[in-house]
Amino acid sequence: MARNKIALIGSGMIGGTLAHMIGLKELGDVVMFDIAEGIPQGKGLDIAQSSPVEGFDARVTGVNDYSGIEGADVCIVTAGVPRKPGMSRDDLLGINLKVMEQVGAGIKKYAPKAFVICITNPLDAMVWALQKFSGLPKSHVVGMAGVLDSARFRYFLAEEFKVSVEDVTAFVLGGHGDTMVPLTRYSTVAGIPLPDLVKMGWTSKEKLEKIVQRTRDGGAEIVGLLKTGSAYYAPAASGIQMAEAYLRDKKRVLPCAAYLSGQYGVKDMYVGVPTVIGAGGVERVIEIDLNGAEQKMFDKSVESVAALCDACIGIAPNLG
Ligand code: A3D
Repeated sequence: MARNKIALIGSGMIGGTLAHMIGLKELGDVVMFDIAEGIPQGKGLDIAQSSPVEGFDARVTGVNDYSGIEGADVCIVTAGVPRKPGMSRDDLLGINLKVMEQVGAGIKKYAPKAFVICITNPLDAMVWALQKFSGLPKSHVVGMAGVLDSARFRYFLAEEFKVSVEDVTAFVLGGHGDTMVPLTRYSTVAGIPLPDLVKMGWTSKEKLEKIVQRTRDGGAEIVGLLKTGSAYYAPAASGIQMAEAYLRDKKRVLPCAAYLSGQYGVKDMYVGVPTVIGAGGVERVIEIDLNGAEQKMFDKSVESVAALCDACIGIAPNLG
């Protein structure tokens, strides 16, 4: 059987990390695309030269022409600009929307059967625009944010409880932004929900609230430390988990920015919700019960995503 072909649209910090991880995991051959000449070629060659040492078989090449992504099974999109200190994700909208238009046209022409994972910020609006620009099925265009936000939440909780990260599950819903909704009720240590752990004296409500806030600010904390860009190791690992779920038909239950057509009372928008990802792409959107406070937070998050989509329509009326 031929190897899978994975196209990385954008060969910056996340793109390079993705290519390396795909090699190490032998998920398939990689084509790195970028508008910057030499960057995808140079990174591709560097990563390919690590393959004899690491013992993986994968072609890793770089291109500046969309024809190079022809027939890709998966496209992971990181093209655009990241945040600098003091910037919000939303400040990137104008520049990255134009990038999504080009990327959408490239994927439509050369990889219309691909499963497309968008990572470019502001995530929920960019994945929505990318689906419209590319015209690919909604089940095959999805945004990565929830896996990363949940991973941050899980990591902080594992540190607080001094248990393995493997035993902590967590759900973060809503848009990828300051209004994201970490769901403590549905987050557990080996099946024990967080509110029970508070009752058991493992932590306090106040400490939990601080962890929730640190999760919301997780991206900004790293931008503040790096000063020249945003996080890339954990975002890449999260994108890989979604690609692997699709390529290996794992039917993983993962929080992703998925197209909603009425679920949670939301129509024609991408928002972070629990999904099942398998060979059919986003095979199911799972509708969990939200209590009053959670629903309020979710609605607020949806409102801010809707405002971003409106801003996109203001720039590109054909999206409306
Ligand atoms: P960076 O290292 O700057 O890489 C972006 C790459 O995109 C650069 O190599 C550019 O040359 C390239 N590029 C720019 N315009 C185009 C174009 N029109 N076509 C093709 N390539 C282009 O950034 P990064 O890899 O650190 O981050 C990429 C994106 O991911 C940014 O928008 C970040 O904000 C976003 N991001 C999202 C998350 C989420 O959780 C959703 C997390 C971290 C970063």
